[in-house]
Amino acid sequence: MKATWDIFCSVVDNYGDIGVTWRLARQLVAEHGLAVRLWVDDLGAFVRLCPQAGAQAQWQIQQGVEVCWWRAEWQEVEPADVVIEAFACELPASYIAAMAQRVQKPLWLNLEYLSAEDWVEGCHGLPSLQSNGLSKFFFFPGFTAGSGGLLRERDLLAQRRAFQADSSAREVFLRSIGVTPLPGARLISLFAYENAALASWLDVLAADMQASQLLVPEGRVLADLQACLGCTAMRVGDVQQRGQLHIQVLPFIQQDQYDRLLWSCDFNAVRGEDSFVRAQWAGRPLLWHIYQQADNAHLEKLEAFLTLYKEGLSAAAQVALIDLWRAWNTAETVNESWQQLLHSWPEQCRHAEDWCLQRASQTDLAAALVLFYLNWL
Ligand code: TRH
Repeated sequence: MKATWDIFCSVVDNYGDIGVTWRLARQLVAEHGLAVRLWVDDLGAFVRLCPQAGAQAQWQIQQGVEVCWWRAEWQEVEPADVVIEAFACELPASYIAAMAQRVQKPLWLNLEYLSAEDWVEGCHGLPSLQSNGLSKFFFFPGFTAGSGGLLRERDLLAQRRAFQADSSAREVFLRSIGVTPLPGARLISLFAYENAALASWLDVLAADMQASQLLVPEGRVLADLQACLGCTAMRVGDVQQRGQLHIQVLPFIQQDQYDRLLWSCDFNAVRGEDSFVRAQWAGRPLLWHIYQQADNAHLEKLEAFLTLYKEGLSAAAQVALIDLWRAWNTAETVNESWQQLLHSWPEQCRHAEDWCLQRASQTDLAAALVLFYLNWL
């Protein structure tokens, strides 16, 4: 019999919580043949990622995953063989009690946030004994062999390479989302939180010799964009030009389409967790807007990632990259660091592909979870 898996997702904010769990659930079904229930407390966020889904459905099957509405009033269900609480969300008390009552106890995992910090390897896979006698294991995604790895579908890189090798596929895709690529222009995607550094980036792009086409999916950065451009209420499809910079607002598209957008662009500004990882699989230079935390804890995470990512770049290319990423995340101007980055452009491109290939040589997160379960049995 197929092992059953329950994944619990509480949407704290934005799309990362549901983005990661939806991607994981689909992969466990598609590549490992598992029976997966995804419990989501905010179906509205889920519908943004999966528009064909029902926003009020208590129960629905989407791409082989049973998607269940996790309501405040919990209806008893038989716990699964493997229970994942994503990002330390709190499981319903009676569900935990039912887990403890099962003859064959379930494997209970807390899927943690992604971090490149050193301590992750030491904590990955550790159990924590709970008051009901069950152990809960901490599962840390990460960039190194001693971590739980990154979400990556089996054929992702082959698909990406085929797409990038086929200019007509790119053209067709871009047109399908309303974008007409400008000949000779650098294509950039921008997915970010509110960011005071944006104005300086727009300035330097507008004044550049080479034209840039900036594609901005609907979201939190739009207000800053409008303020910088001095216009009100930019809507999907709107295009603005400023010097050499052409800006277009895109709709929020499905995850698979968003991958294609990242693969189509020469440079991707991404944020949070899942889009950050997907930009790495795109094999193109990127800029990360990290999710802000209290006491600037996020800046340590940023540095930890840079320490890993900069390996293999020349000294000048490292400085350019680090300056740009730090400035973008501390609301400083990016004019100079962007220009420095352009000076090392071919190297940054090669490095992005090398980094992607190195990460892809590690076990992906879904496979690592399945292996963890098999070893635990
Ligand atoms: O949306 P995010 O900022 O999400 C998160 C959450 O804020 C979370 O609480 C926080 O802890 C975490 O970041 C670090 O960024 P993220 O993680 O990149 O998630 C966005 C998802 O939306 C990702 O799965 C990609 C998807 N997406 C689309 O499917 N279509 C789109 O057009 C865009 C722009 C994104």
